[in-house]
Parts: sequence; C-alpha cells; structure tokens
Amino acid sequence: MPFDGTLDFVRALEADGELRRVTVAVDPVLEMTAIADRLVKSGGPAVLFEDAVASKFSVAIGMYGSDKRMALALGVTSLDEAAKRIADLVALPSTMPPTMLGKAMLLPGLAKIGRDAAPRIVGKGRCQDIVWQGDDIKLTALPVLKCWPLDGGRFITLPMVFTKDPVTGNRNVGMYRVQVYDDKTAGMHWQRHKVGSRHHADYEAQNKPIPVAVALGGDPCYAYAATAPLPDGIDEMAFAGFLRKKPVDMVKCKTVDIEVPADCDFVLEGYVAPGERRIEGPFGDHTGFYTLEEPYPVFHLTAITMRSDAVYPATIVGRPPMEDGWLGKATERLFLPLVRLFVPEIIDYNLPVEGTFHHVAIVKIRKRFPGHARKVMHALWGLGQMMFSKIIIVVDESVDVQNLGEVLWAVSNNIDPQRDTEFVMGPIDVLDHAARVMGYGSKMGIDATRKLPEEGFNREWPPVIEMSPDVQAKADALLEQLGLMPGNGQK
Ligand SMILES: [Mn+2]
Repeated sequence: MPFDGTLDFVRALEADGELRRVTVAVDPVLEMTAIADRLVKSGGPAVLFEDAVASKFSVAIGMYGSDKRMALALGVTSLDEAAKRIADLVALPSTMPPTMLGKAMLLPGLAKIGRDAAPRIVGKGRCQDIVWQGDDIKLTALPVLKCWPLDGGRFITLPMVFTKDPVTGNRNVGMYRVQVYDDKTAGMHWQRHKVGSRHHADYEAQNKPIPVAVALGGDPCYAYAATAPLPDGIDEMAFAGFLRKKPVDMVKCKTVDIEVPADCDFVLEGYVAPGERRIEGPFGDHTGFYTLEEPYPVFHLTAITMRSDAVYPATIVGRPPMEDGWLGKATERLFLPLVRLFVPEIIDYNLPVEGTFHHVAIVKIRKRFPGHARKVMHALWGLGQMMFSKIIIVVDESVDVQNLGEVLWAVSNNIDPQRDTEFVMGPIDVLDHAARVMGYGSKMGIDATRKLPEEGFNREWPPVIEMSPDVQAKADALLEQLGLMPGNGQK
C-alpha cells in the first residue's frame, strides 16, 4: 500500500511497533545521530524526534533500519516477493533463443517498467502546500543533521536529487549527499561515476546552469529507488511506480523545469552554475571513515516548498552495520535477477555490509569449464556499479555465500593464492581512501572454486567430509529419542 508522505509512513511504523516517538528536545547536531547509531546497531526502533533543537520540524530517522521496515517501505511482505516480480518481468520467454541478442532485446523489458508504471503529471501536490521564495528561503530552518564530530557541517542524508539529461530530457534521480552552506546555498556531492554528475558535466560543457530539485520524503519507496543502481536512462520514478504498484504522481516545480513526486515532504529547487566549485566535506561516510574535503559543485536555491505536515526524513551512515545496510541488501536481492540476465551462471551472491557493498562481492556459480570463475569476475567488473567490486570471491554452488564463516572455510581451503588470484585495474569508488589515486586502482578476484586439471591442478581433489545419509538418519532418530536433537531446522 503506497504511503502519503513521511508522516503516513511514520504512523504505519508506529502501529507495527517499529517506531518510537521522542518528545524531549534533541539536537540535530550530533545528538540525534548518536542515538540513531546506538539503535541501529542494537536492533532498536526507528525514531521520530518531535522536538528538534532550533527547528519547528520533526525528524524521522531509521525508517529503513530493519527487514520489516524495509519491506514495509517497498509495500511487500518480504524482499523476495519484490525480487520475484522483477525476475518475472525480465524472464526469458521460452520462445526466444537464449542468445546474447535475444537477451539484449529484453533489456527494454526494463523499459516495460516505464510503460506500465510511468509517472503521471498532476496539477497540484501536497509538496507545495507551503512555498518559500525570495527572502523567505531559509534552508537553515530545516533540522538538518550534523552526523559526526569531524563533519564539515550539516548534511542532508536522504536527498533525492532530480535532474534531466540536456539532450534527451530523460530524468535521473540519485541520492547524493547535500551539505548546507547557508540559507540559499549547498554543496552537491556529485561523484564522477554517477548519472547526476554526467548531466551536470553535459550542461557545464555548454556553459549552462543545470536545473536541480532535491526532494525529501514522500512515499518511502522513492528514496530507495533513488539509491537503486538502475542503468542510465531508466527512470527511478517509473521503478518506484513498479515497486509500489501505483504510478507516481508528479508536479512541476515552482521555479525550475523539473517534476517531483507530489506527495514529498520538502522540495529544494534551484540550479548549479557552470564552473563553480566549493570545498565540500569532510563527511563521516558509509565506509566507516571520513571522506575528506574536496571541491564539488554548488547548489543555489530558488525556492523551498513543503507539505503542511512535513516531517524531515534522515539517516546516518558510518561504520557498518548502519541503516544503509538494509537499503543495500534490498538492492542485492532485487537486482539478482538482473545480474543473472547478464551472468546466468551466478546462483547467488552476497555483498556483505562489512565490505560496504562494493568492496567485497562473494559469488556462487555452477562451474562448468576451466577459467569459469575468472569469466564471472570479469563479467561483474563490466556490469554497472558492480565495476566497483574491489574483491570478488567466487565459490562453488555447494557453498552458502550468506554464511561468511563457510565462505572463509571454502576460500582458505581451496586456493593456491598465487595460482588462483586475478589482479586487474579499473574504476574504483571515489570513497575508497586506499586507492592509489581517487577513483582508479586495482581489484582482486579470488577463484575459490574446485580446480580443474587445465587450471594447473594435477592431483586428485579430495572429497568434502559428509556422514552417510542412512547413518545420519539413524543417529538423528536416536538424538530425537534422547531429547538431544538441535532445535528448529538447525543441523
Ligand atoms: Mn539513474
């Protein structure tokens, strides 16, 4: 069931026992995040801070911070349900030959999302109940968080940044943090590999300002869609419409030629001028380290609009596990069918939160030929944002990739490090502080599959130890009888 704004979602979370209201005064500078950090790491609830120091707006934080909350935000009972709908959408029709061409023709299967769930333009929206223009624009009136002690200021942490391609007019929505400089200016953290950054570069090449709208809140599935690694040209708002099974109603902004979801809580309208840069950061980032000061484009506000019942939505990133872990796991599950469209031998994968999602990918394949694991590594290094995978570990189908202990057992036993590692150069996430230069460096693949003779293994591969099934069944029956059987599905 789609939600009508953040307050509607807050009430649903509260009714489900997933959110606590806090009525005492709490400061958006460090205090809210100190509380949120403790809660998210201990399985605590989301929080609505009703009395934010120095702001009249309430702050909702942690709204995606559990399996249940994440599923509720996407309007499903489990992430597998949403993944199944995507798998069905991109399923290869049995009449089509399984050639690369056949699959490439299906890519517009993603575009089918657009046809079925295309956003609609409507004349009026709650996000424009209140309009601040000219001298009324006061970005500092919002309860924007300062998250960590060394942060360079206050940062909007759940922004949906709307821009358009200057040539095609195609919309992009991305989540790029926004640093508040003053009432009318902010830093726009457009990392160079992201589509928003490309739009900006294309406008800048023509020496033109790029219109921008930063939306906050609305149906909680919008913010998830803004984080999803959709290919350039696929509309995040159509994806959101597909997820919530209802097209997104959009309204035109008051001062820029951009449309935003009508039910958003806040919209910051404005532009980024060509050629202008200002120091952004430091910011305590999702890697668990600060990203340091760097020059980034500057966002000039021309209006702020909002709902009359607007709630400011926020999250905190930092040393994992954090709330973004649940957003990332949603993407891991929802995008597995799309990854398999290109690399069908992948049975499952795990992007562990401790690996901050793109540092480590553990991949399970059904190995069929020499070099198969390396083929899969290179396919992933060429596939969208999977290109950032700094370490790819490939294991056989018998290994449970979701069990990190089992993965370590397989890796440590099955590799000859010199023979079974692959090093390549390529693009690296700009947040990776260890790369030799920002955004470029080496990656490592570890082939932890069982080796074939052609791969330089000329002895006999030993069998894995397993009890014979008939003896095990007898032993289990005896354990049951003695009341010693480990409980509930555990082996
Ligand atoms: Mn995009």
